[in-house]
Amino acid sequence: MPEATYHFPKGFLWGSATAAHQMEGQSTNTWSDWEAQPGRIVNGQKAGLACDWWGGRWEEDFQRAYETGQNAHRMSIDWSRIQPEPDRWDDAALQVYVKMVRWLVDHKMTPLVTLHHFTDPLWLAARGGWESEETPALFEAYARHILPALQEYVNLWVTINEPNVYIVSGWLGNGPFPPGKNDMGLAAKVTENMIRGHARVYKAIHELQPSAQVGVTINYRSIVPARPWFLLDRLPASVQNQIFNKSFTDALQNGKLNLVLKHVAIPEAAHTQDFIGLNYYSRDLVKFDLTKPGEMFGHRFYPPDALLSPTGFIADIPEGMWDGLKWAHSYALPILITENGVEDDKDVLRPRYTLGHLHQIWRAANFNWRVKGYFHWSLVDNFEWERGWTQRFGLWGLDVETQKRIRRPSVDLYEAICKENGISSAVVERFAPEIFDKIFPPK
Ligand code: IFM
Repeated sequence: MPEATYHFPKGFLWGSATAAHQMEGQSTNTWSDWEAQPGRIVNGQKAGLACDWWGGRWEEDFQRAYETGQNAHRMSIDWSRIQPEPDRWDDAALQVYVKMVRWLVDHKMTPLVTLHHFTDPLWLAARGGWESEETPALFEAYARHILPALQEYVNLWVTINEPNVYIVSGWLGNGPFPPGKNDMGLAAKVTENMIRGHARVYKAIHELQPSAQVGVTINYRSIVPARPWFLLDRLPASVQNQIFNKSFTDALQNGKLNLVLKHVAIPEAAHTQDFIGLNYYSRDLVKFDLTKPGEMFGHRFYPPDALLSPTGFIADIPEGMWDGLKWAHSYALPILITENGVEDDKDVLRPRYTLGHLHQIWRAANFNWRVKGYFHWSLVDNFEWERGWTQRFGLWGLDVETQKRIRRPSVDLYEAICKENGISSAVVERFAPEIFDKIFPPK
């Protein structure tokens, strides 16, 4: 059996990713409002106390990450806490976030802070939210308010998390996110406003903190025609790929929003990203289907032979991570894997999933592509949006009733990887022997 270690570049960031609403609890924002509406969340579940970070448990979870070798952490700020009303700023709430990032820096963990992760203040939604042309300027005002307090500690900023998911889930097909609309025109308007909001905040951050690195994260789906030889499968796959994966970051590169049926020039957005934030979970096959006009006549499904997560939400296809890396590399910018992980309560698939995906990332780093870090989703089980508590993404499990954390075997796996800054054959043999030959092919 070969014995070797695949090392990652020196200074590689190893962390986990979290988001305010999913972790903090006691929130008042568009999602707490959505959760209160009947039928919105599976089994009527609510974030409630979530992981009780607003009650202070962030510190024990950060300690867990620190003790197990993580040298970075991705977290987000809930706009509705900082600006609970249009003309009121809550500086005590801001100080909580300052305390969190200071803790990370004191423990030599690099913080990466996201300004918008799916939730909006209720007053903003009442004024039209991201459908409104005034929101980009309001988003800038929020960023300008927090920057002076956080910039001493934070150099890596994500303005908006997964705008592609936020828009598709909120504005297409009466989707699972607020406002649950079905309106392509509004979806395009929201996209445009988010790009404008990002561009404003990018410029504001650079004005206040010239050394900052600012980007967005995209939930990249590897979208592959089911029958590559068949034009009618290839067409919807390529349209979906353009709209879902490429349109947002292309606009931040060249100032042109290309939604296939609609093109908008947003010149102020050109050259407003310093890195690409890649969130990758899975790959879809696409087959031509006349009954799916809303999906550009492409029906998406998992390869029938794929290994699925316990609720069937994710197919374990590490090769799709490679597609995502190729996409990210095409921008010639540094790449951060800002999310990757799998819902797996029993931790059966997670070790294999994590190793398989990290192997692809190592391949890219080995080609000297500028991959700078990896943030596993997530540190602790947390509130999984419309799927509530039915999906468990944490390295640590959570008993929601008692707030007890349950250490899963993947903690040991991830600790070994972080501490070694690499994937050793011994670790693969111990945690995922079933893919040993794939990662370390026999001579
Ligand atoms: O939990 C989410 C996160 O908020 C955004 N990216 C995908 C994760 C898993 O579904």
